[in-house]
Amino acid sequence: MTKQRVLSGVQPTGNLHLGNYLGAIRNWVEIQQEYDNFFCVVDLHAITVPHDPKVLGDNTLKMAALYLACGIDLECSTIFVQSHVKAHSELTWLLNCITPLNWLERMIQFKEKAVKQGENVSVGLLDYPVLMAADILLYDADRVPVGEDQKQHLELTRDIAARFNDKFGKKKQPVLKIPEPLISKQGARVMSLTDGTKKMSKSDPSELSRINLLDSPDEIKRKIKKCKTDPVKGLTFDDPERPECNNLLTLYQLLSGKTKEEAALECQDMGWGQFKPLLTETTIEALKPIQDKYQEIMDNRDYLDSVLKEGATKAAVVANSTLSRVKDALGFLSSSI
Ligand code: ATP
Ligand code: LTN
Repeated sequence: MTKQRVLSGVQPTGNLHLGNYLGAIRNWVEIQQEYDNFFCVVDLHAITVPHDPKVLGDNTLKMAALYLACGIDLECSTIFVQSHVKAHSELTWLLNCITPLNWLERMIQFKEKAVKQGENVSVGLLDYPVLMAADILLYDADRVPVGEDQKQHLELTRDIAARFNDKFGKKKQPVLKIPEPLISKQGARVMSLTDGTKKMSKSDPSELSRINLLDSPDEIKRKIKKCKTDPVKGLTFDDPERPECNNLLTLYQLLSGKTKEEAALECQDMGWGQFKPLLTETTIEALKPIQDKYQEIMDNRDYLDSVLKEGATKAAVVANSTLSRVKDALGFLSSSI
C-alpha cells in the first residue's frame, strides 16, 4: 500500500522556539515513519514582511539544519527550500486568479500582522495563504501537521482546492487533492513566557517571551527565572484563571516525556521556587541532543548542501507534475508542442 503524503513548513525568520518545536516539528518527527513526507523551509513566505537580505540565506540553511537536528529522517522525508522549486511561485499565480479577494481579507493572521506593520503592508502579506495553499496542493498532501494558529489557513487551502475542482475538474474528476489538517492536542499552542494568554512567537519583540531551541543553558535558566507566574502554590493543568501555570506545566510535561497525570501528580504541591529549577533542568536536557546534532550538521556544509539539492530535485518531480495537471485543466497551450 502506498503511504499517504505529508507536507509542512516553517519560515526561516528568526530562531526556532519551543512553540515551533512542540507545535510542529516534533509532531513531524513522531509521525514521519507512517507517511511519505515533504518538509520545506518556506523562504518565499519569509519576505512577506520586511526582511534583511544579508541573513535570509543563512537563516534558510540553519532552519534546514534544525529540521535534521530535531530528527527528520531522510529515509522517509524530503527536506527542501521552497524557492528552489519554482512551481510554488507559478501555482500561486494560478491560484491567485481563482481566489476571491474577500477570502484573504478575512484571514486573522493577515489582520494581526497588517496592524503591526502600519502603512507598509505588501500585497505578498495578503497573498501569503495562497502561497501556502500552493505549497500544500502541489504535493497532493493528505495531511498537514501544524500548530493551532494555522487552522484558518488550512481551511482556506481546502476551500481553494474545492473551488478549483468545482470550476475546472472534468466529469467530477478532481484536479487537486483536498488536504486534512493534523493538529496535535498537546503543544498545539505554546504560550509566551511573559504572558500566558499570548502565543509564543518569533516576532514578539521580547526575547524573554520565548525559549529558542539553540538557547544556551544560561539563557534558558535566565528566561525561566524571569518568566511570569502567579502567587498560588501547587501547579495544576487547565485552570483558566492560571494560564501561565498551565503553560509551564505543559512545557514540563512535554519536555520530560511524562504523561499529563504523572506531571500533575509530581507538581501538585510544588511552589515556583522548586518547580522553576526542575523545568530549567528538563528543558536544558531535552534541547542538548538537538543542539549537539545541529552543531555537527552545521560543521558539515557539504552534507547540508547535498541534502537540499537532492530534496529540491525530488520535490520538483512531484510539484511539476501537479503544476502540469493544473495548467492543463486551466486550458493553457502546452509548451511541449
Ligand atoms: P511569527 O510569530 O513570525 O508568525 P511563528 O513563531 O508563528 O512566527 P511560524 O514559522 O509562523 O512561526 O510557524 C511555524 C510552525 O510553528 C507552524 O506550524 C505554527 O503553527 C507552529 N507554531 C508557531 N507558534 C506556535 C506556538 N506558540 N505554539 C504551537 N505551535 C506554534
Ligand atoms: N504559514 C505557515 C508556514 C507554512 C506552511 C506551509 C505550513 C508555509 N507553507 C505549508 C504548512 C504547510 C506558518 O507556520 N506560519
